[in-house]
Amino acid sequence: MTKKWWKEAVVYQVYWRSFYDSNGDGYGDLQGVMEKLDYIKELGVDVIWLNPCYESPDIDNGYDIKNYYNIMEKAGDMETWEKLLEKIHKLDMKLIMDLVVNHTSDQHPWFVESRSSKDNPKRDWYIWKDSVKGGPPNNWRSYFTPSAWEYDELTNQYYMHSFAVEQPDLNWENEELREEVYRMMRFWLDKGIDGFRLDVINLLAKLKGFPNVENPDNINYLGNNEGIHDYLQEMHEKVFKHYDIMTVGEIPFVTPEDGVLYVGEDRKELHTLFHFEVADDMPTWDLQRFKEIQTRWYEGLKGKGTNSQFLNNHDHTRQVTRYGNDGKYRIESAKLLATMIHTLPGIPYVYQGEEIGMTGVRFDSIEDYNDIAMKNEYKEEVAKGRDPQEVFEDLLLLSRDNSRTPIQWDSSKNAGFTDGQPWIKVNPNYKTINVEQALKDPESVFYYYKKLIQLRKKNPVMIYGDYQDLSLDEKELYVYTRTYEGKCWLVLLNHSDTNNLFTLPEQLDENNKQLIISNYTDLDGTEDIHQTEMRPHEARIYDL
Ligand code: TEU
Repeated sequence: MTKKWWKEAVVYQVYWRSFYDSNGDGYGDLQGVMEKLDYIKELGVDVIWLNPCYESPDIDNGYDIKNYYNIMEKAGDMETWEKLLEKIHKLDMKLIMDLVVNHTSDQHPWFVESRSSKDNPKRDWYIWKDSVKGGPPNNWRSYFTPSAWEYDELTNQYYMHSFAVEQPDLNWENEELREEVYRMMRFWLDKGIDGFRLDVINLLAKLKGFPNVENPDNINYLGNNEGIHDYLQEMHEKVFKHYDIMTVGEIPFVTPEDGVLYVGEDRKELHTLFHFEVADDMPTWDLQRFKEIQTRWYEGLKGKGTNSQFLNNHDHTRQVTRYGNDGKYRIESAKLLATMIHTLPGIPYVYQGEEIGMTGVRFDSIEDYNDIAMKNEYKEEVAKGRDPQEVFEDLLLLSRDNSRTPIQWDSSKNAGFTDGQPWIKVNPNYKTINVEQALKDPESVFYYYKKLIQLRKKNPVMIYGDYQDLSLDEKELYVYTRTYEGKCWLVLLNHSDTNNLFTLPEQLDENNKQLIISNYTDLDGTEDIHQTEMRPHEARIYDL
């Protein structure tokens, strides 16, 4: 595989509205990010992924864009954004912007025009269809609502939305629209950004003919449709290839066979992708399944394209709560998950707060939540006659607000996030889990992340190494090697609240081993690993 800066990078995701509030309005903002950049730099990451901060009515936290050329008031203004970019570059980091081009806000002037009349020049920039038999054009559902169609009285037609009603889907078949999107992408790239995270980019092409589907609830028909690769190749040709950037596509419902079509280096589409076989399809920890997913993706992309590794983001419950143990073993478990993500093949992503082992939340009532996905689902289920409390309980584990609570900076009021009223409640555990505490403790999760990130800089084996799972028959141990240019690293992970006996496979020799990192502090590398008791959530890396 050719060497590239973005393959070697560690990405830190900044969900700015929950990062740091500089002006007391209760929302994190770009100025706040700027004030805390030294903290991000201290961690040692290379790239910052900034969630959408474009002008937006903000019904889906910025994923409903009203003006691609302007900054949302809550976030700041263009001048502040420009200063932020400059400061990020000065600190020798890069910035990728989160961009949403599958849909816009219903308040975007394009849509306002489009809906105004059937013969408006922008009518065809969105997807309008006649009613079928007095109902919507077909039986598709959207991510956030029972139907993917919204009736518009003015012109007596329906428009399509893959997400909320306020997020109409753009019609990528329209060439004029595509050119306008490419122009907008160049606008940002010409400002000097280092790439894009492309929101649900595989949804651009719609299922040909808009037929009814057999099982509308399994919404995978919304993505990976015929024509998608033409759009992405065109986007690459007209935009991406002219810049030294990183592009990461958010690609739900994708298998490795399809994945390689998006990120294969010969394909000239995207650099890397997020697949959702873990985050969307594995609600709680399932090690056997996880190993199978890792091996399949590794084999599928091997020598052809680059994967991404993440267990949480702003849409997915914090990893230590969902996949680890956020109680007794919070620290060990946060470090174990980090060890895994940073040593599996692919680019590692750190979602803000993960580096101090922040946990999910459990607020008292639906009123305390903000997530439109959760709130809509709550309404939909309650409308079916289900018990509201039971629905609420069912939605708690996966509510997107689990990961959206403010960063816990210190133990002062509102965790030091804001002087005002925070837009979403702070996790009550901020007095014990916070940045100030983490920076004081040399054994903190933070410094463990820092060490892992530094290791990546010095050890190409973590990036380009071959991967082999040695633990297929193990129920709670995950053991694998990465090998590269004569180096062999052994990763030992005990995903469990109890001890597990590890036996070194015969083909491996421990005689010259060196301990690279471990989340228990009593090891020095002289320990015998021929047979060794792995303690709860213990993680170790050896250089053999
Ligand atoms: O998410 C896409 C999306 O909805 C899923 O891939 C995700 O796994 C799901 O939300 C889990 O329930 C993107 C953004 O990340 C998300 O914040 C937006 O709401 C959405 O697109 C619409 O733009």
